[in-house]
Amino acid sequence: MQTVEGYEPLAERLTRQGIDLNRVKALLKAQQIETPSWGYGNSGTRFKVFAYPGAARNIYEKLADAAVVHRFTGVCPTVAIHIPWDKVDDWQGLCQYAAELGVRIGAVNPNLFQDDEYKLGSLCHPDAEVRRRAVEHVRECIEIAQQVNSHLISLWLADGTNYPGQDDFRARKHRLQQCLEEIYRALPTRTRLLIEYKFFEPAFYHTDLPDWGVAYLMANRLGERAQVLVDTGHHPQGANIEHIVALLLDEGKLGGFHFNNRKYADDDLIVGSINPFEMFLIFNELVAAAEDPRTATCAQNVAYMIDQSHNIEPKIEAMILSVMNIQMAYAKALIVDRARLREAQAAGEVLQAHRVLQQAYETDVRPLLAQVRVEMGLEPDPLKAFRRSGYAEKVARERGTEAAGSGYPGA
Ligand code: PSV
Ligand code: MN
Repeated sequence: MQTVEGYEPLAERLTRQGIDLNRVKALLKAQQIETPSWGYGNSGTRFKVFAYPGAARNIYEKLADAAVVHRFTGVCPTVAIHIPWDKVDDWQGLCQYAAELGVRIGAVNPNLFQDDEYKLGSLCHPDAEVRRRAVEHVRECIEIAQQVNSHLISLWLADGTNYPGQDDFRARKHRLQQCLEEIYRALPTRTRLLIEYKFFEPAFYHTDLPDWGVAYLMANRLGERAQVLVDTGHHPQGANIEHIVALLLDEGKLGGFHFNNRKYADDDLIVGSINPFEMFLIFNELVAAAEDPRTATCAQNVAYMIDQSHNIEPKIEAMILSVMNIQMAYAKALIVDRARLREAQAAGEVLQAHRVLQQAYETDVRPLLAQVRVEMGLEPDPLKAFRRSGYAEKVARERGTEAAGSGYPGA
């Protein structure tokens, strides 16, 4: 087979380093990244939502756009949905439509933050009746997941308080535990509950699931099929996310990711656009855990999902670029010389160990990824291929520019 430009010298160099390139390529081909339905619609900040020409207006158009991302990247066969934003009457029909496009429905995300009654919380709300309805909504999502043949529920709560004294921390914790137990009992046997944490926003004094520790505590109490979801934008500045990832993997509790990048808060920028080194270090932990028999099962079941909103950029291109950045981080992590790393670590060679990581990170893996794509029957550069396809212009003509009103796609 003909190879892409730059691949041969890179392959030679990596092979000389003892890297099994066939294995690396097989892993890159097998990686799957889920894209979110809400990343294809208009979105914005509380200041303004800028309408994008051709942005998807409903779940059918979102699936069509996601299918295009899959067509050009080859690694995005599933699409996360958010309920009620993506709710339809005919789930079978939606599944069939998705299948015709070559994609499937992935994680089902309940929405426990947009009803008026959630002002004081959902699963932690002081009023038992509001909590009951919140649990009911998650049960509805579990049923939807069954209908669309999905085995993942991603649960994020906006619950928290804005002022000291507003509510009782421990009482809220107990309410949360009770509701989560009810939800867990309603899960079908193959379905996992991924608990997502976030340290602030929309609550500004405390959130009830602020960090991985509390999410882990809840997941641990529930049982094996409850795990933690790490959204990369949900930590205080300076948090060592790769360390969190390693700890959760070691405890068998890392369930999935919401990838995005940020400079300041939960900015939902394109993953890898601000801090690609951090992404590489996260993948370094995932690859190391996948190669360790003790943690391999957990690592292999991690759900890679993107959670971004694209405010001013073209949405499909943003998604393709995000996928390419994730692949880049993964490829670099796969070529880390692990034997040499372990040696240096054992010998206390601080900078040698660091250099091993740096060497992988500084390697230009673009020819390797291009080669992988060509071997998968794809164009070597998905972004260029997408631009050439004329799809963006076609949907802009057909769908027009919708008047965009509020910050969230389903609002
Ligand atoms: C909250 O900020 C969050 O990360 C959750 O995953 C939500 O479901 C999603 O964003 C909504 O955009
Ligand atoms: Mn998220």
